[in-house]
Amino acid sequence: MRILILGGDGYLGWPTAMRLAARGHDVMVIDNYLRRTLARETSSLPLIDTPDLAERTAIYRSVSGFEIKVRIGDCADPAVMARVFQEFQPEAAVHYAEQPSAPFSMMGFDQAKLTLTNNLGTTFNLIWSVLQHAPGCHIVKLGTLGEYGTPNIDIEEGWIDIEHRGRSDRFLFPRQGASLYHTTKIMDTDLLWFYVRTYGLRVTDLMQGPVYGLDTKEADADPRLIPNFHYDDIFGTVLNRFLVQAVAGIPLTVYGQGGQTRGFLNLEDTLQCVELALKTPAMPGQLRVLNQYTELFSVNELAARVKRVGGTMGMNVRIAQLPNPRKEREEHYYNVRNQGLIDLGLKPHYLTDDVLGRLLARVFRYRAAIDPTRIQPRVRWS
Ligand code: USQ
Repeated sequence: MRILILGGDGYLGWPTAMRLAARGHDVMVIDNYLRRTLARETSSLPLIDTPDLAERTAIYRSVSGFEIKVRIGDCADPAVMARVFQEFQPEAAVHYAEQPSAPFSMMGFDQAKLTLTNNLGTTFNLIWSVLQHAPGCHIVKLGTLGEYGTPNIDIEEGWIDIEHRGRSDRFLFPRQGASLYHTTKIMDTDLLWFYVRTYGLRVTDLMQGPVYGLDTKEADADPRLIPNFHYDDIFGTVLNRFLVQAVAGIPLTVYGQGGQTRGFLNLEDTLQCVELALKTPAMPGQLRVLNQYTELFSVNELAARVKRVGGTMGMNVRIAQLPNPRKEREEHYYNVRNQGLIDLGLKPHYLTDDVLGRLLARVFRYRAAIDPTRIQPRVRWS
């Protein structure tokens, strides 16, 4: 399959590109290094400096023999996107090209505007490039479980049947993001749904929870192929941050009561899920929504596990309860259906003590690179 990956330099985009190339697909990545730029501007550099796409793909080719085509360009620019589509004629497009950080989107007007225009702009351009240059192309869009928020009812996979005054119909599940970033993902879904039902696009929207880990089969072949791994307060996700904090002897930064529960998954499972979605594409005129996580944990549960496993490895892990910089429920009901990807064949990699121990050991190798000034939260929601 010819597969275009938008945002192919990112934490998820780069390992996805390597995996799909290793499966024999014809893969092209496009990225404008926005996340690298924003990370520099906000003093949020990753744990390990990663080579740019030209270098990464050359290293990957030399160790594996697999080719990944690279285009450097801004997916929010319609001319750039149209050119890439005309040239490559993708049969599937995996869309990661968004500003991915909730805290960044809440920093102020400029960051909010960038998040809104970039995220909606890339999705809109993708839709039109498919309509005009590659009809039939399956869009696999990375959404987020955060689109649903934390309602006091079970969360379905995208759709809900509602009975009202004796009549019933099917609607997108109610959504209420807890940051502007999450809200842009909701708007993406609405935009896609409009074009699906009006023009018959085929779209899979993957509602993903926070991802952890830095190992994949392909990345492990050479240390320079590692995904970019953030542990700062803006681009780092909670478990990756806790791993680094444990290794650095910094008390784990639990925000508020710590009862916030999310659906987590290993980086390896993100790759599996995207591959499964590509293998069995959505039908024309179908917006298929799949909830993408393997295990539910509260922040407190994660912190306690990191403390316990770190302790068995000789680390003195402490837990701090910080005033919550975000506006979110800290104790809530959370039951999210995720049967769709299991039915497609997902074999989860669970967060066992052994897996957690290996993650801690892996981060420990890079302990000299940890900058303790990148840990405490700098962005308050209000
Ligand atoms: N949290 C802490 N301490 C920390 C960092 C986070 O207690 O040091 C808490 C947050 O308050 C939140 C939870 O952990 O309740 C998850 O935070 P996160 O930073 O790991 O995740 P989030 O900001 O929601 O965003 C991340 C990714 C985003 C993806 C989303 C999935 O950055 O791209 O869409 O996870 S989800 O959380 O399900 O919406």
